[in-house]
Amino acid sequence: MFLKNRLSRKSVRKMNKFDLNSYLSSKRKQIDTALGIIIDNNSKDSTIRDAMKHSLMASGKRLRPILCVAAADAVGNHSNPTIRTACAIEMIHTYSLIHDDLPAMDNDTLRRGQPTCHIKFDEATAILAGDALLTLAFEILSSVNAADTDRGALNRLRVINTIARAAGCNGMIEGQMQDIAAEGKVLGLEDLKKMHRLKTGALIEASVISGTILGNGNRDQIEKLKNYARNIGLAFQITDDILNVEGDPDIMGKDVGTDQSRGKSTYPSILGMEKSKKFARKLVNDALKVLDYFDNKADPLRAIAHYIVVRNK
Ligand code: GRG
Repeated sequence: MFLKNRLSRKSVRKMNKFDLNSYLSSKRKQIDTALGIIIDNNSKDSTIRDAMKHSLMASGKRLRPILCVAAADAVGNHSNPTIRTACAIEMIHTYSLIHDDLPAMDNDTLRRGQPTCHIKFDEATAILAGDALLTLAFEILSSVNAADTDRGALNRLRVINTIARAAGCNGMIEGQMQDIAAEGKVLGLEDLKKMHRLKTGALIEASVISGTILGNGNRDQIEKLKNYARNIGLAFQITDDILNVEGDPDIMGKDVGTDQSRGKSTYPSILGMEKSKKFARKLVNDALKVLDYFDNKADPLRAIAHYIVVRNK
């Protein structure tokens, strides 16, 4: 798409041999398998389980869990707690999508290429499926592991705190409130950035930080990767706004043109399309610069930064 050949040459050279497509598809498979097992082992056969699985097991990109695993790999080696944490983050993300699609919020009928949860089931079931995914995520994150060392347990506590803060009233939920309040108003660029850092950026940042903690990253590595995540989080949202104008609904599995019809301020509506694309490229280049500090174990993070702005879904 619009960013090809326009990103930092140094970073492109550094990861020339990295095959992102195989990486993403193998990680998606691993995460999908783990998600299926987690749901089946932790809920009984019921309508609520069907509703949770309807939204969770649909074809999401699995960006946040993959970032969590890739961050752990960049600083050390990932392990079973990392996959379980990655799955918990995907459950929280899916809950936010189910609730965001409700008639009281965006009132969307299509998500991940299929009917939204409240259309397939009903509104009450969709609310409860979202609640159940959020709660199950924290059950998984906090479950005691017999193999836990003191350091492992402390790290997991830090991860739970990181994710709770990102998802809650000072993170994603506050971002969603600001988004709702801004409908029909024209926001300034700084307010738009602030809102998206909470609504979309906070969980992306928490995914990267959680992986870094679980990979036993040091303070310096956590700070650097937080900076990386902040840049790609905003680039992700700008691309989302661009795809809402230029994307193909069949590829994206959701409706496009919705931001304009809902009177939402977006990067294209404030900056114009070309400046928005340029801004996204700059953010990705800034993220890649941070990664110069890391060796080739960070290649997946480098490739994902590129992917975030060249994606078509
Ligand atoms: C309802 C608590 C609550 C929060 C909602 C995340 C969110 C806040 C709303 C989603 C609406 C939206 C379109 C946000 C823009 C960016 C975004 C999060 C897109 C969806 O994430 P993707 O593209 O989706 O990673 P998949 O389906 O691939 O996982």
